[in-house]
Amino acid sequence: MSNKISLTRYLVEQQRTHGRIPPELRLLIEVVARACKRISISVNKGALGEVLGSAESENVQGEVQKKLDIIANEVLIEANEWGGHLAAMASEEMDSIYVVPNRFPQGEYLLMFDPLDGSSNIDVNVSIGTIFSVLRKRHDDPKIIDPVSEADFLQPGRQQVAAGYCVYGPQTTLVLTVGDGVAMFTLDREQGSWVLTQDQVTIPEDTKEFAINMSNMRHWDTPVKRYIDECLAGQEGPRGKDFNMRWIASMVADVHRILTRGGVFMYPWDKREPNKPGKLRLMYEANPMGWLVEQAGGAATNGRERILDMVPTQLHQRVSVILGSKNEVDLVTRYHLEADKTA
Ligand code: P6P
Repeated sequence: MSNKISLTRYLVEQQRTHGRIPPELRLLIEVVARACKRISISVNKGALGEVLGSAESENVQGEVQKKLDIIANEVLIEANEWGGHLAAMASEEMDSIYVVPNRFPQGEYLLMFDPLDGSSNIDVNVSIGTIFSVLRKRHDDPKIIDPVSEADFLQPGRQQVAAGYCVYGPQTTLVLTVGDGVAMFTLDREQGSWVLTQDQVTIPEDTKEFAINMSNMRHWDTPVKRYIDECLAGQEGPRGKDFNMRWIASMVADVHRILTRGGVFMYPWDKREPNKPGKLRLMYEANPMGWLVEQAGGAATNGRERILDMVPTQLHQRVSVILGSKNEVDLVTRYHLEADKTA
């Protein structure tokens, strides 16, 4: 028997030996992984597949949608309608939740996704990705009634039962957690199968690499400016070491680098839109990425509190994100709390 561990074998072992995931969740994850394979084929076609460019439409965020945004969203919806494990879905590309119609098999789970994150990179051939998060339907609140409503989704990130992303880059890699660490699966295109290429992924607690969009510096709050200034001061500064900067402007790619070699990713609040807590979305970007990072030994806060403890009030709410190597995230968070004390 091949010593290669497939996604199915990994999930069956998580189900049987660790008793961590029920069969329905295992099958749901496999449906999502198959959808990511299909998205990867469309992404890889690029100009040859006539899938590049804008679709002349806007999503709920008011952002112009790329053709591939819509294709990826449709692939995930269609795959999961027949999957039989979902009660409802929510997507960055859809205004409201999609309750699985009665004509399809119903399930216990809620799936949220950003079908294609980093869309601005599609036309310039830079890595993009699909981010997903799975919750269980709520039964803890009598006010929550069937059929499923948006209120079912408004659970803190610590309630997730599965989370992951698929990065469409030089390799197509699925990165997943079901609460037993982080595993990475690389797509074997000849076989069309996901092969376990790394298990128990660990983020170093310290780093010399930060990721932030420096062009927004003049808009940052003082704690973020203090942290970045100290990084830029290098060996001669208070940190006593030189730092490197990376910014791919594709969260999936930046987080994948951090899971692979450490670092800190920051998309903080800034004064361009003072009434918005940040640019990134809590439910289908910050929560899944935050859980993955924590499962790999890192940390994820909004600058003041753990992202996974935040109780959502809106499906598409935004959040400030500081995540990655634990000691760096703790330092940025400390700077925010010190600034609050003197405010
Ligand atoms: P900016 C992509 O649009 C995204 O949502 C994240 O993937 C990425 O980290 C961020 O926005 C990039 O934002 O302002 O640098 O283009």
